[in-house]
Amino acid sequence: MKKALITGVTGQDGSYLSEFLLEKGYEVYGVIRRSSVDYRERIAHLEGVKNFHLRYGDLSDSSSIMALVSTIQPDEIYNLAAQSHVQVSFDSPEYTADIDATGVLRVLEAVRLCGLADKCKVYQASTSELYGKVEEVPQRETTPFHPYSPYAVAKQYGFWITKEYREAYNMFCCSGILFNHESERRGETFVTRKITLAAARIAQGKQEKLYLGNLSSLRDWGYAKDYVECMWLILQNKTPEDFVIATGEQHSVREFATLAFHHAGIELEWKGEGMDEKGIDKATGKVVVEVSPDFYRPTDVVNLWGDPTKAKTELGWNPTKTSFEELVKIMVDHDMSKVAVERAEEHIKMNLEEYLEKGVVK
Ligand code: F7E
Repeated sequence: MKKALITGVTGQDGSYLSEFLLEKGYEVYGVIRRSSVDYRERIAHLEGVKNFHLRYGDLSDSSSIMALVSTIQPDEIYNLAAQSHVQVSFDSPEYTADIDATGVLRVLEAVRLCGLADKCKVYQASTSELYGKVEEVPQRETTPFHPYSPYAVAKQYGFWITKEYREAYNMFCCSGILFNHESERRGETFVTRKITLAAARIAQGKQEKLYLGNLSSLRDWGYAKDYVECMWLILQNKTPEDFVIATGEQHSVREFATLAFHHAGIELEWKGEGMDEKGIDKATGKVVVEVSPDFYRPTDVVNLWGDPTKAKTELGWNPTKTSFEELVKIMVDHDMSKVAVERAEEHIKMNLEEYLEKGVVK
């Protein structure tokens, strides 16, 4: 039975990858951090499942990583842990560098110092943000990098140190250069999930308006569940190589919002330009989307579009398994149900409080 160690197991990708590897018959070890608040929602259904184990550790703490690698002796490590929010990296650049850059080095060093350089394969979660202020469209493995945020600069170190360990120590370590990948498990401050949740809340009368930043920003958005398969395929390849993982399709934030609101039952009409642009509900004439400078970044990456040809031909991966339209629908359907459940719970609570007050129930 193969053993996989996953850092960042509580995240969107970590949860999908755990499910995928368990299904493939792996013994999965997920690394979690101590926290006073519960952040294990995405893996709660896996706790107690045979062959799924959680261990404490932190990418900022090399001794904890060393201890995990030496005791578990994994066959594969998936380094998914990161400070992954680009806008936050402008506010916490040093922390971002510690986890997203030096953290990668700590994992690679742990493998080397534990004497597992020949045995343990390492997958590094790299990112399309490396292309940043893009120098070629669409972006492929050979496109020069131009990182454009503290996050991207840190991730660039992670990419190069992974390549360096491959070349210097002959380790099987590779980066997947993943373009944006979303799902119903996406964090609520990333633009797609922020939109699908808001569309669901506005459609059900729980929110008045959604404030967004740059509506014209272009992304290549895929489904995270499809992308974790590719992480695994990269480590099963004959040779250790880096791959672009993307759908090959590009859409704007505005297009995503239009489609999301449509699935939630609201047809949007866009009026105005720049900071004055507004999304109006055609049926009611109400402004439901506005632009706010709070969500603009000091430098923003606005033209990401990946070319997945290499992953398609060399790994046999299907980049369009879930279409953009299906992805938006999956997310909106999920959030419509989530909001409906929240409303029902509120209703029950209100009724209960009233009954308690009136003495109907004790
Ligand atoms: O922004 C624009 C924003 O925060 C996408 C991470 O997983 O993917 C993700 O990074 C675009 C940007 O993702 C809002 O300016 C407009 O141009 O959803 P996002 P990201 O920055 O692309 C890459 C591949 C990673 O590696 C990262 O870890 O949307 N945008 N209005 C907004 N973005 C946010 N968050 N919120 C807004 O209101």
